[in-house]
Amino acid sequence: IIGGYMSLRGEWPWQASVWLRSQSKGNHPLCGGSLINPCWIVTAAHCFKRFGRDPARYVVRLGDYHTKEQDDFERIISPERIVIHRKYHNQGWEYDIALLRLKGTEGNCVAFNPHISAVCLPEPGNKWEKRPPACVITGWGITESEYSYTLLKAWVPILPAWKCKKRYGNRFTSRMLCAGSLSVHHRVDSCHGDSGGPLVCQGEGGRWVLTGVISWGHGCGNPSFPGVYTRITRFLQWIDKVTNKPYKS
Ligand code: 4AZ
Repeated sequence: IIGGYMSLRGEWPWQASVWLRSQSKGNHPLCGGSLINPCWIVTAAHCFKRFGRDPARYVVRLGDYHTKEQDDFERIISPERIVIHRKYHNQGWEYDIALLRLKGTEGNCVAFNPHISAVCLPEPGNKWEKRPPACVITGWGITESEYSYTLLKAWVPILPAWKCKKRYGNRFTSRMLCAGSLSVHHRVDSCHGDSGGPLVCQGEGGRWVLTGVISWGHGCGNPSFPGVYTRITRFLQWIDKVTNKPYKS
């Protein structure tokens, strides 16, 4: 996160991180994610580009704050299944969304606690773009200097689609949002290591709603190229279908 601030412990209780398992080098963090119910994490499809789709290669952390310290409410859980959107291609930017199913019996994968709970999904037909709210991105990714050990947050405005198109051309589609500051004096952005993590916006009654998945961009904190996010409202049916379908392994 560029231009961010330290979060408070438990401030973003849906924040997950996806780690690569490694016996020799120790596990290390790859991506963010968002808990949407006790068994499912939303993340980015491109997180599995490098090391593949075998769930046994990854672990998920929930309730984490400082990656080098053991936090009281932190849980480390193995994913049981990785579902990547079938229209996602390793060469592309589109459909950058994946679902991780956590191990556990139906509906009982992770117990919620003061630092672990699910984020709301938007109502179908919700159009933030009409009245773009200020939203928040969170993650342990690259900052102005290095990866962060503590969970960082930053406020980012969602930009109108025409501004994103103007910067990115046809690479920017209706299944994406772009967000960030276009000012050189106030650089805020997501960056490498944050991807898969949440862009949340405060809806009615102050509820935080998962609005985007941190996906891509041309560099980080460049005012000419705001960060690009997978637009959750376009994937509500897909999420519903995948998470409610009975599964046979
Ligand atoms: C990345 O490499 C990445 N500034 C994530 C977000 C952005 C750029 C790159 C947006 O995962």
